[in-house]
Amino acid sequence: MNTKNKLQAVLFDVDGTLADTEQDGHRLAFNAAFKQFNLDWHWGIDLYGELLQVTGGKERIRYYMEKHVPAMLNQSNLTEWIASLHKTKTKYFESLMETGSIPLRPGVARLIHELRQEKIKLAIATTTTMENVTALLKSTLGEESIDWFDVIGAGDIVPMKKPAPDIYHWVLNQLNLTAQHCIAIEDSENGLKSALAANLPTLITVSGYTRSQDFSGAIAVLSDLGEPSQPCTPIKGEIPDNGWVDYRMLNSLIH
Ligand code: XBP
Ligand code: MG
Repeated sequence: MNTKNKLQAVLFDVDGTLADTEQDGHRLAFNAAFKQFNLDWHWGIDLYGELLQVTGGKERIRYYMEKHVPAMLNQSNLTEWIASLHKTKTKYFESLMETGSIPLRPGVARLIHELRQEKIKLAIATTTTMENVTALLKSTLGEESIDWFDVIGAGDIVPMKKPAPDIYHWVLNQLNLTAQHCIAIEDSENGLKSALAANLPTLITVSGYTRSQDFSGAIAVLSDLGEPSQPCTPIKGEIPDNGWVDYRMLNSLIH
């Protein structure tokens, strides 16, 4: 078969794309960690939405401190202190995932299963930690699902987080594929910028915090990936003809 113009890999973002993890996942885990560290910080729903412009938990904590508690920046071991606060947050996030309270978004499991059947490579490109990716996959698709992904690029594996293209470059490099044979699925403007800067055709499924962001350059903007029983709502760009995103649609998008 001629594989030249064929889809070869799908690169998934995690937070907001595989599952709506921010408001009732990461945010709660940050707040629980603050409590454990005896900090009187509380990240409410709206404030967290503003803080999300900074990707990466450690970077987000530092940004919050600069804006709201600058005096605390003077401690000598600041980087280590932020890292240990973030480590505690990760533990809380992992235990939250174990409760199974955050499901995958519509169409995610269906599409992953279909792509596996079609022997399309699966990869992850995320700013969150490997621990969190593992915890989410385990609680939603089962322990063995981690091995379904040919490459998982997560967290501090690259120096610059999204919107920089580094994580997508790293994943493409590990896959040994060129961007035009792949598709990225993202939910945020920062994620889209990162994928586009790595030349990846990108499909957006908007999430709780990202609905009103600028998705210029995306090949399609959809409410979600859709299910046969629950078609998605197209917002901009290409429209899946049967109401849900499947292998056939993704393959046609890269031509
Ligand atoms: C989203 C992020 C992450 C999470 C928190 O990542 O920016 O920082 O909000 O996770 P993506 P950490 O959409 O790329 O998956 O605290 O582990 O960074
Ligand atoms: Mg995201």
